[in-house]
Amino acid sequence: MRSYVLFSLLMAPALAFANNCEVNVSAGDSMSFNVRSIDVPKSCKEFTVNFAHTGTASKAGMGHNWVLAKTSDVTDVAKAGMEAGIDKNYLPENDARVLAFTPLLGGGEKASVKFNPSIMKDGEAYSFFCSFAFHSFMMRGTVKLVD
Ligand SMILES: [Cu+2]
Repeated sequence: MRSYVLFSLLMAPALAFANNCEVNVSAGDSMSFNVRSIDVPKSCKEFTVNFAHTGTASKAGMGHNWVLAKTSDVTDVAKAGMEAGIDKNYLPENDARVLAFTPLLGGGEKASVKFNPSIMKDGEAYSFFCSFAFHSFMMRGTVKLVD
């Protein structure tokens, strides 16, 4: 098992383009993600988002995270996150509206989050965003469930 995990980690970059159950997302020292939309195939048992903060800013200065929610919940979740504060990753704790998330990252840090596409429903609109205070106005994109 251990060697399999190691193998997966070593091979992950090479397979990035072949594996559609995984996406690499990054953000630097500005309020923008490198992608605007993410397709999540229904056939994936698990979908992985590898998120990297490629800048040098501190977590408190220009931290970022990757959060999945229904588009209709983004504004309220971002507001609740701002109230929760940086120690809580700018996210309300144990909140069912937060479907998946990475911790808040500072420059040079990376984190991955996995979720089962079955948490997404056909016909519902989903978004990803950064919940750092005031970032969600600029830092957001769409997440689509696809065949
Ligand atoms: Cu951000």
